[in-house]
Amino acid sequence: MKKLAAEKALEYVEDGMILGLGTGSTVKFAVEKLGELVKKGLSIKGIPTSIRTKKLAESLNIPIVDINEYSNIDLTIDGADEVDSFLNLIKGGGGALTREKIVAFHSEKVIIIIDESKVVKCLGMNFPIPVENTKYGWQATKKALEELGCTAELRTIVGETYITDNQNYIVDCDFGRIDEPDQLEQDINAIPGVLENGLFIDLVDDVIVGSNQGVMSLEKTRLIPDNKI
Ligand code: A5P
Repeated sequence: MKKLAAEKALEYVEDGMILGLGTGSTVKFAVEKLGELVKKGLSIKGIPTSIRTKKLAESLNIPIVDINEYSNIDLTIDGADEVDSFLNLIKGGGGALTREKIVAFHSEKVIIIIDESKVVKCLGMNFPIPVENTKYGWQATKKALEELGCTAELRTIVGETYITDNQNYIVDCDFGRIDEPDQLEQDINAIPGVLENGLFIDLVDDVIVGSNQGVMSLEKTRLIPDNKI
């Protein structure tokens, strides 16, 4: 399902584009396909959202450029952990949320690729919000996050504290169902020590969903079959 969505998204790629390359297992399929297209002569420049994606793209000979030199990104293809009916997202399961949000913000068009398990009625129902914090004062920051009404947990990976590509910590914040994600995004980012959070509000143009029925485009509040996109 992830591969189906990834391949559909590649149909939007045109010669000469500056492409934002997201992070995660779904995007991996898209980057691999992009590598095949580059090998066949497609000329694009990629801006990766993580060290992981950068290494993958480089291994496939996809040209990589710096966002500081190319901040007019034509198209970004990225994954998500949850997508609601307004095409707002929770992202950051892979820890790359800050770079992902910077790249999405500077993109003309953002396409999200997911399998159908990621579609939710309301954000927060299945996935906590990842929040990237400075190491300095992280416990105080975590307390301030909890005061917003969540259960917060420092992210660890095989028993070690998880460190982001920006050398920070992640605290995963479970708010349960989120009724006002736009307000919550601002409230979280207003806490000193918070670098960024995984709520992506009004940043997305299209969501492509791989499902058992094939590829669907998630338009605000309804699914459209592939042959009608
Ligand atoms: C990476 O930080 C995330 O935002 C990913 O885009 C998200 O977790 C989706 O990952 P998968 O495609 O692996 O499900």
